[in-house]
Amino acid sequence: MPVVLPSETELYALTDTKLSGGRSVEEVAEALLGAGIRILQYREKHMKEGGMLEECRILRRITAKYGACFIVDDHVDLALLAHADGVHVGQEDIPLADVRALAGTELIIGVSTHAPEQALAAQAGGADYIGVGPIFATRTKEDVCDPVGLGYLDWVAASIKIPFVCIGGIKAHNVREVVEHGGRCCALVSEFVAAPDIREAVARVREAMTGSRCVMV
Ligand code: TZP
Ligand code: MG
Repeated sequence: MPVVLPSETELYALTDTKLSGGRSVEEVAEALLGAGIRILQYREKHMKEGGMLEECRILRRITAKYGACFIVDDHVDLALLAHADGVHVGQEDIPLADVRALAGTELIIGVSTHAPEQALAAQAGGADYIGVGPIFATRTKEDVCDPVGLGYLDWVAASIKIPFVCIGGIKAHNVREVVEHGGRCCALVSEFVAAPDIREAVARVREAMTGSRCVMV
């Protein structure tokens, strides 16, 4: 499935079962996609690979049903086996060139970046998009670096030619600030998956992001 990250504003959601209040990853994915999320990343840090593969296959089926893009965090092998659309790697994961050697053109590859030199290297190395963050402080990610702030986003918006996804501490109350600094695609974890009503949370963030009410029915 060819995937193009948006020029209009777009929301990108990541799973995290530990924050999901006892709901299964499948239930959370259904709620996110039913609320109109078009890009879903499977990110479960505390599971064995066999269980992760089973869940990735389930999420592949659900995302395909909704026509949504499915990305797997860290694990290029799981992404290929589950026929995901893409894989997302961090600075300390398998390097971009090696992920590309395994995935060829079968997967889009996203790379997390926290500084200009990392963004330039990912762009030159053929990443399909970069992650930009953490924009704000977050407790969702273990071993997270200090927030890079909106200054790094300003630099990316002015300097980087490939799509980018803003992440880290983004909530309904600050998403507009991200958009005003050039962010078009925003990735959220806790604001969505920890919400008692995920549909309402997505609608609230979308409204704050775009300034217009749009509820999926
Ligand atoms: N990468 C940088 S920050 C982050 C990841 C995966 C976690 C963002 O979570 P939240 O709950 O939206 O702050
Ligand atoms: Mg990762």
